[in-house]
Amino acid sequence: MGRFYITTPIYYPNADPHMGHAYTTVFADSMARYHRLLGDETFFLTGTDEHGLKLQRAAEKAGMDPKSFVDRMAEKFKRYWAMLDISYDRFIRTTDPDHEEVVKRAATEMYRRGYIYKGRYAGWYCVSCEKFYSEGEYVVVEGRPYCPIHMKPLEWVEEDTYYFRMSEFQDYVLHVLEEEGRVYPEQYAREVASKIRREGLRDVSIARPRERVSWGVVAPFDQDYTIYVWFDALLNYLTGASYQSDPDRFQRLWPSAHHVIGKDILWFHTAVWFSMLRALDLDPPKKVIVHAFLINRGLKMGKSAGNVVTIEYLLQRYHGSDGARYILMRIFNPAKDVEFTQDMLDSIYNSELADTYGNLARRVGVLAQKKLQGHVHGGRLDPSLEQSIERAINQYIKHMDEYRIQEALHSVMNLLREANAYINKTRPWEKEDPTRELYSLLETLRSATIMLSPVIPRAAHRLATAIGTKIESLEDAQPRPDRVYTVREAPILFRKIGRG
Ligand code: ME8
Ligand code: MG
Repeated sequence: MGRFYITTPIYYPNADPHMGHAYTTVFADSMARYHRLLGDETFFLTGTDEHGLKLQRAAEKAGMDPKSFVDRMAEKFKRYWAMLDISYDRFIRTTDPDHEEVVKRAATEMYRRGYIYKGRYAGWYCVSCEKFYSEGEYVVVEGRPYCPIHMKPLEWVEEDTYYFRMSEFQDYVLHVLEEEGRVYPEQYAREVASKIRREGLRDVSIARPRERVSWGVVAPFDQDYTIYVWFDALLNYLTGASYQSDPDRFQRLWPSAHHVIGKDILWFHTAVWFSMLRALDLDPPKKVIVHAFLINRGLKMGKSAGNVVTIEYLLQRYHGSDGARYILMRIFNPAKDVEFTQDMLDSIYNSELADTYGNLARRVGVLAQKKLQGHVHGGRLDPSLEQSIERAINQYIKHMDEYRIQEALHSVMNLLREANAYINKTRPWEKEDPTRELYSLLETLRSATIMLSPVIPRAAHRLATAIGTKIESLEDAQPRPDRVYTVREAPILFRKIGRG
């Protein structure tokens, strides 16, 4: 039995999550569900990044104290993830006491080892990113430095601080990036490595004076300072794996850690995170899985750009979580930004979920009931369909194991398209005893349903129940001659959506 530890970024709960956050979270959830189907010991972590200036200001704006504000927002996040059927094992908050403890211990340890020293900082800061920008990284608009991601003016910061000696880890980080294959897709590893080769790895500020930023973990090495929010946030991945609180569990989980992130936070999850882990004598995560941006009306979808598509909208338009989830995974693209349109999403839903899958399920169900009173016993499958099932499973596993969910779905859809052609060609409704045809079709549907279940868990469960089976493991997707189906219902899984 394998192990699989998967995480999403912990999102800033300054506002509700939107389609961009759902994109990452549904992907991580689908991967977690896939690994549970394989029988792996799976742990799926998501949560909220609650400290720092951005949240301090959001709370002020809402007229609330920061803790009450993040308490309310964390509950909201959980409700959204419930609506999208996100099966996380823990929802971590950086205000959780066990996490604050990990941050203090890690900071103490690094300080003790001489990796943290006092200094002075002067530079430009983006509060939306919670990040310092150096010259060449920011864009200049009318003579003023702007954040290239949020297109907002940067703030000038000049203060005493503590630095983390990241420069010590330059050779190490380059080695991990260039030799160890820990970043997927590889293009992102090359991108970070070439930036380091160009500019060097510089020490980073990891504390802010308490009078400037009061909302955060108090630095254990100096009570007048607050630990920098990114240093705090990255450590959540260790807290989730019981770093220090349960060493056995940590030893088991950490070597299988997979971090799913958007490319906006690539630097933190590679250069900074790999250095921090090394300073603690820990291995880097097994994989950092990076995806590009969802683009709406030409810009990265986000609150600052004002082009957010809400999760409510997706759920409503695509008739619940499965429709929304499927669409997100069908357009999922690690390597390239995705500019989508409503027509594009509608047509994926209609042609793949409603027609290719839903309509086939309905037809097969109706025929089994009409022609065979719902009892379809096993026998030899149509050999070409049997082969197609086997091929689809092999392709599906290969793609899923390599994080290519879009291609995995494509393989399943191809199988379902063949099944549709088969039913049209063999015309089981005209046959006296269409047992062989319907059995072959039910085997195909069952197999496709198991493979789709990580992405559309509700519909998959509904169909499995309707045809009298259960979704328990990926092994059960293999075609066999000796099953017996009791078709109780012919559900309409996905209602088509009209125009407008
Ligand atoms: O960065 N396209 O939180 P955040 C694709 N708290 N993905 C998108 C997206 C878009 N248009 N918009 C958002 C933070 N995302 C930190 C993380 S982790 C230790 C700390 C997704 O609320 C994507 O996963 O700004 C991106 O990386 C993340 O939301 C940023 O979320
Ligand atoms: Mg952001």
